[in-house]
Amino acid sequence: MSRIIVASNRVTDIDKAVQSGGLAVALEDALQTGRGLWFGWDGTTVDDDAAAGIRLQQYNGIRTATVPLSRRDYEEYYLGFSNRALWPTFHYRLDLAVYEHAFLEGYRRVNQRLAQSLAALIEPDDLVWVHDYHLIPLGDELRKQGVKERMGFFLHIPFPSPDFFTAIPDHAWLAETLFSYDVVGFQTATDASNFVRYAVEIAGGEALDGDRVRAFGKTTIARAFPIGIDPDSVYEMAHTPEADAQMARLQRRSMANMFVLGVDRLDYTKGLPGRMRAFKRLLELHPELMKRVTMMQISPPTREEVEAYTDIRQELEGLSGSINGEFGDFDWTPVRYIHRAIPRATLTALFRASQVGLVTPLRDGMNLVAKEYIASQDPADPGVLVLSKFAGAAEDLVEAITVNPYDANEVAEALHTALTMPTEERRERYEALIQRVRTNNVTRWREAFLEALRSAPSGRAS
Ligand code: ADQ
Repeated sequence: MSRIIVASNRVTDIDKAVQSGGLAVALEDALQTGRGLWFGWDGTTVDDDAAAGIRLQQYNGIRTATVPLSRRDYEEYYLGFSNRALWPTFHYRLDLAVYEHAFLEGYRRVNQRLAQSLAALIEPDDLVWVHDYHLIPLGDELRKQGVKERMGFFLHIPFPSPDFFTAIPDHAWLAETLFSYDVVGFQTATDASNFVRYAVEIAGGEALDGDRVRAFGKTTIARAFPIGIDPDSVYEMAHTPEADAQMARLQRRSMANMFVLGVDRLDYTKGLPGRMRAFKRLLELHPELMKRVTMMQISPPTREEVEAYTDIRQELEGLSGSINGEFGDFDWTPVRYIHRAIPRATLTALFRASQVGLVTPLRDGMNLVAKEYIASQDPADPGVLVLSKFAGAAEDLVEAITVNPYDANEVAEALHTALTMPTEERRERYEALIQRVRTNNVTRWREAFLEALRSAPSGRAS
């Protein structure tokens, strides 16, 4: 059986990473059973490039190979091109995108250097699986290093329509590098078709059968592989005696008996100010809900060195303060805003305790919180998912209440519908949704991608 080599921007401490979810959980089995290797940045920065050696370690049967970044690489490749240029552009926020020549150069340089380190670790017949927007050109750089093995790429965030993608300076170079992979995976059919549209309309290529697309003289497979979760482990975590105790504590300490819950990294793509405005609108339109419902928003900080992230933090603190000032009372706080990460077990207990899961990103590759919310519910008395139509998850989770996150009135009315929905309808929607979350689970995602890669026509995209 081939070894699997995973490359992602960040390789986290496996023990912690498995506890906190994310890619580590998704890939753990494949890396263990396939005698794999996980390669990437170790999360540290060093002053001197020359000191940046590769470090091999092993945890729980998973081998990792990590490198630090120099401070300059961190600023240009990570904070710069990845998070100030690609992240906003791919999420349709050209107003926040910063395209500096030095960022692009840093991005190329780091991908080239990572490829040099990784190439030496690749053995014949390995399958190489590269993840996310930080590493788009890694495969092309590996090909330049002579790697002929099968290589696949999965994009965790949206792939924008050509109008947006072409705003990136040197977009043709970036797009062409994707054709060095044998398989390019996207979260949704819309993302895959945006990529094909770019190839056909902008690069003058053609769409072929079997999801193949040809451009720049090369052919690759472009297909949607919607990412999922492990619903059984989420359900178990939400139904432990500790989770029961946490739910009881929440209900005892709060005057409100209904909760609307939002859980997202503090990111401008997640639609958090709009979500708070919609909750305010709910209280204006339906004053009978005062003192009966509380909105909890749990948002750990991320990327605090990027300005747009400090702005959103201030905006949210202002909004929650003003809603609480205007509507709150000595015995009721309408909005509880928590600005830190909390343990996964507590999160799942809160998902289960909340009548509504409010997931309203302005754009999101998939959104795993939507799936975790469904998986945590009590089947006899499930809560309702209110989901933005701009989350990748909306392509599949069609029994959620789907909303336009830009329309505060629509979201407020959806909240009202959710909070007053009869048990029978809640159960019907839940049954359909949990079936989808179970079917499109993380194992299926991983196996479908790896199967497509194993059966791709050739090791080297041609
Ligand atoms: P993210 O943008 O990080 O991921 P998401 O898919 O929702 O978004 O995953 C976030 C994860 O972090 C969830 O597992 C959630 O439970 C956890 N989390 C969030 N807030 C937390 C808190 N306060 N404390 C602890 N844990 C918290 C990117 C893309 C998504 C895509 C995923 C996976 O942006 O669109 O779904 O990758 O491909």
